[in-house]
Amino acid sequence: MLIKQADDLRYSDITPKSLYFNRRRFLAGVPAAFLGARELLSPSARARAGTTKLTAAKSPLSTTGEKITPEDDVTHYNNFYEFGTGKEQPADLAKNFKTSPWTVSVEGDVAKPRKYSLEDLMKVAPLEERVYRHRCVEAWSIVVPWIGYSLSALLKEAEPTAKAKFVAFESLYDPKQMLSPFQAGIPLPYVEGLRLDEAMHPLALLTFGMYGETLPPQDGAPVRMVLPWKYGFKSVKSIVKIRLVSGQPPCTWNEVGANEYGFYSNVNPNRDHPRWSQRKERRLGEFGKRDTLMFNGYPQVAGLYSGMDLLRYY
Ligand SMILES: Nc1nc2c(c(=O)[nH]1)N[C@H]1C(S)=C(S)[C@@H](COP(=O)(O)O)O[C@H]1N2
Ligand SMILES: [Mo]
Repeated sequence: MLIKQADDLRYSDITPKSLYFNRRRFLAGVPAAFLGARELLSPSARARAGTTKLTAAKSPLSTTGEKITPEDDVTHYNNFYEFGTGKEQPADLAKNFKTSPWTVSVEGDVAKPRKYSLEDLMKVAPLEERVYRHRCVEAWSIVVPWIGYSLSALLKEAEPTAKAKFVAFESLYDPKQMLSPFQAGIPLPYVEGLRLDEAMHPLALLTFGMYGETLPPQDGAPVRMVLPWKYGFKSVKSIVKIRLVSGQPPCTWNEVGANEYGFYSNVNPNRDHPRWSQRKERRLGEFGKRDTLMFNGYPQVAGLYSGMDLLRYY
């Protein structure tokens, strides 16, 4: 993100995607005999390789009245720098990512620290399907049926002590399976953080699946956060550690460029990124732009920030 110029951003955001669409349109007119096996798979079969079925009751916290972004777009246009800095790289470079066995440690200022196997972690609360808008700081957005439960259920189980004021998240960093920090262009492991009250908000989703299946590697398998009112980079992928702490934890993009990526990073059309406007966004799979909404259209979080100058605490 940091390495890009504004023109570059527009170029990489729109051009590869339109080429990609053109390529699909082009392929539609090519006789099957000329295509490889990969092209013959339907888009969803391609996206679902390696995932398993995961069903959940629909949540009342879902965004309604919006078209769900095609799964093939969501799973082939990703930011996951451990698996490449290009948007179409993670789908390819993460495809053999080993996500089992997997352990998540909940620790720090809690009465009940615990190391969870993924299986146990998935049982902490009933899984729900939640349709959320999700907006990247780079001005593209998606609408996805995620599957998970409110992070608050896990935090309550851990019993934060009076000292706990923030939650620090850490992604897996396995140099054998992932790029080096030099190649990725950011320090690794990827780390993120929230204020405890933000983390406790019911919208903050600990996420295990999407589109009725477990998460594919490129979208943060086997467990990630989804924070629909914040820019996408806050939604940390492939989590191995959740630590309750007393001070504001370091966050990867904030460390890389504090004037560009704030600790809060709430979606805010009134606060431009230093190198581009945040007023509009492009929904993957659509042409043209739509207006970006304050808190990405989730006004129910506004109370978390009452009295704060959101241009200063961006
Ligand atoms: N570990 C890790 N988590 C990450 C990232 C990353 O590079 N590494 N990228 C972030 C960014 S910038 C975005 S926009 C979202 C993208 O999620 P998606 O690929 O599922 O759409 O993941 C976020 N979580
Ligand atoms: Mo992002």
